[in-house]
Amino acid sequence: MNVKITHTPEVQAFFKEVSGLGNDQGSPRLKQLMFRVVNEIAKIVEDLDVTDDEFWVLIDYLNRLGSNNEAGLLVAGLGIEHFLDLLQDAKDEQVGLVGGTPRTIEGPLYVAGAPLSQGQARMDDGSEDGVATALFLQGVVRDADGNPVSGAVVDLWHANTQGAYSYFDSRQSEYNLRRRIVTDSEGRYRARSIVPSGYGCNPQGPTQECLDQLGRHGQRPAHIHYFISAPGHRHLTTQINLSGDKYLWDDFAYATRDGLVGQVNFVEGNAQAEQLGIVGRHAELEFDFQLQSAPSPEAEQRSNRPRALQEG
Ligand code: MBD
Ligand code: FE
Repeated sequence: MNVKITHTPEVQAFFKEVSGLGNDQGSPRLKQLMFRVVNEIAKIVEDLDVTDDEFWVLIDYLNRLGSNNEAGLLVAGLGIEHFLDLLQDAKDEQVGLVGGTPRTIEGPLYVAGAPLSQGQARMDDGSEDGVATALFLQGVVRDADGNPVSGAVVDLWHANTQGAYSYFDSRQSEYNLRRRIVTDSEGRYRARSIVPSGYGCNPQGPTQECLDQLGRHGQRPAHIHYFISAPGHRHLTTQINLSGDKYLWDDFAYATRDGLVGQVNFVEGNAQAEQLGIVGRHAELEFDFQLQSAPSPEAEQRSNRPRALQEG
């Protein structure tokens, strides 16, 4: 028996009361959002006949999700973070704000305050020497007209050969595989790093628990995240997803997009060079970015999403 009461005046008045719409304190915006949230939950419960057991299992799940710091991970895995990109793309298109390198999701693993250097940086701490393949990464940041942008800040981060990110993985050194590089007079950034592996959700965590019930995996292809910013240009949040990865177009977070696939070229070393301590077999990746002009000063900045900020 499917009984519906959400729409009744009594229940609507009750939801207005719980959302604070009957008082003049607090935040009008949060009241507006909460009234809608409470209504949508009520509608889902009555429309889909959600049982008591289903409801309280969900509440317990949310507690576990939060206590494991996986809310941002689940949002990525459910494609909601990608949806936000699609929505912003559609808004941009409506006002003719198009062109340049596509945006894609930030994900939950950025840490602010990485070491800043001019033109180039070594990103890895050497702890995977002999295990990892050295990666020589470079590219040019261009403006909307295709001219190089010098002085742009390229803030990039990626996983190690285990698919793990420093800060979140306590075994790694501070800011390992995280750097901010200011582009040189030719608009170029250069990094020496290591070829990352793809990320996989913790198989014991609440996000994977949900994905299991959806019949889905929790894997991402190997990728490198970028924030790029420069005065007068629109902030860009994007990623390079690496060609050849099994999960390139089967990403649990749906971040791979046309125009964001990076071609990694493996270069065989020669023994003579290796003997001289020069890097042997290594990889090269060249990837240029094009920024849009900033439609407003605020557009030069990244969002105010709460992020980890390591002291030091
Ligand atoms: C990642 O490395 C990532 O980029 C995203 C979007 C989600 C989980 C891990
Ligand atoms: Fe990532």
